[in-house]
Amino acid sequence: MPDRPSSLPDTPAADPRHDWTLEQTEALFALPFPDLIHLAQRVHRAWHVPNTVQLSTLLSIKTGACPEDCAYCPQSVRHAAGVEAEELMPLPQVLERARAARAAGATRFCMGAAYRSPKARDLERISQMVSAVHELGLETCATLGMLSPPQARQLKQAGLDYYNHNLDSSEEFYGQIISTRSYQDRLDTLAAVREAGLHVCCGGIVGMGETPRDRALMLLTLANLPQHPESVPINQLVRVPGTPLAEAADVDPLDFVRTIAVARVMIPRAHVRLSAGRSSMSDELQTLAFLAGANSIFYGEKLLTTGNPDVAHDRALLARLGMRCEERGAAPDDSLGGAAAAAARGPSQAAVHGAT
Ligand code: SAM
Ligand code: DTB
Ligand code: SF4
Repeated sequence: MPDRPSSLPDTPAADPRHDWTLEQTEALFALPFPDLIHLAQRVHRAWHVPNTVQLSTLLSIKTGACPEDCAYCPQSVRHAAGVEAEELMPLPQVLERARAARAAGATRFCMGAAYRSPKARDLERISQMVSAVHELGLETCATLGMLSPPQARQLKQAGLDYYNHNLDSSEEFYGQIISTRSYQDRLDTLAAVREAGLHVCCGGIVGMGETPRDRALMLLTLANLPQHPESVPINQLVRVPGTPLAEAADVDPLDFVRTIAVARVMIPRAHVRLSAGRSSMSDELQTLAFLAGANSIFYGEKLLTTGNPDVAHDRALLARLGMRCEERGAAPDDSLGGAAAAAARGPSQAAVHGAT
């Protein structure tokens, strides 16, 4: 057996750490695959109810014509990806889609807008959407680009539960992907979101030509934030013709799974979302991602502008795996965590946690 790097955790940590080093992060990535999955499973079962998956449905409420230059994104006005621009969607239409998502079994409704940052008039209308979706009994999430602290507070007041704003990659690689806003801008928005008392949804994309070190650095930045994100979406790049990354190289599927597993280990309380890219993944690869600790998916035939597996297929996959959909409200602060989770699940789980 190869020597185990001494810096690695033997067992799940008792409390989430915020002092990871790059060496430790890279050592996790370098573990033999079965060891990494085993560790991720142990962490997962110490902090989460196993065999459950949280379902979030996305809706693009304002599509295309975005002034930003994100190289991966079909909605940038600078790329000829053939996305038809659409104005901010009227409230009744948003509500119709939210009701349909709820009827299909989603517990969270995420509204995405192709903005650099929302204008006051738009934010007012979006706040009304958030309140109305909240009234339906769904968890609410929005992703609207950069937010100032007062904008984040306005959304919180309207009933927003989560704000999605991704780091996308490492700070070093970021400059090769986006030039119209900085990594620091992203961190500032995340701080404003946190300060407003919103749950943070923050992750990134695998498959843009980044190195394994970039993936490690991105997870390191997330894991060393003063407070961990409650939700960590790991997207596989959707290569959209017309975008600069249309011809990006394939990602080794096992490296994608490794990224999920390392996120699970380093950010143990978070829901790790197996996000964009599932349409091109086999059921078996998605199963590996669940084994690696993914416990959330985007659910519904469309992401923002690109496809996603259909609902019937996802339900059949979960049924084949004997997995259940998570109830609404099993959010990080309400869910079982650490020792409590271990105790609630009986002696064998308690033993795993107790060994920490
Ligand atoms: N405009 C807002 C922003 O950029 O924050 C919100 C919408 S934007 C589409 C949300 C996230 O979707 C991006 O940060 C990126 O991580 C992800 N995304 C966009 N295009 C993608 C693609 N082609 N493949 C995978 N993920 C993608
Ligand atoms: C996230 O991390 N992934 C979602 C969501 N946050 C907003 C978006 C994926 C978009 C994929 C490309 C598209 O459909 O336009
Ligand atoms: Fe605009 Fe967001 Fe797409 Fe970047 S990722 S081009 S900010 S919609």
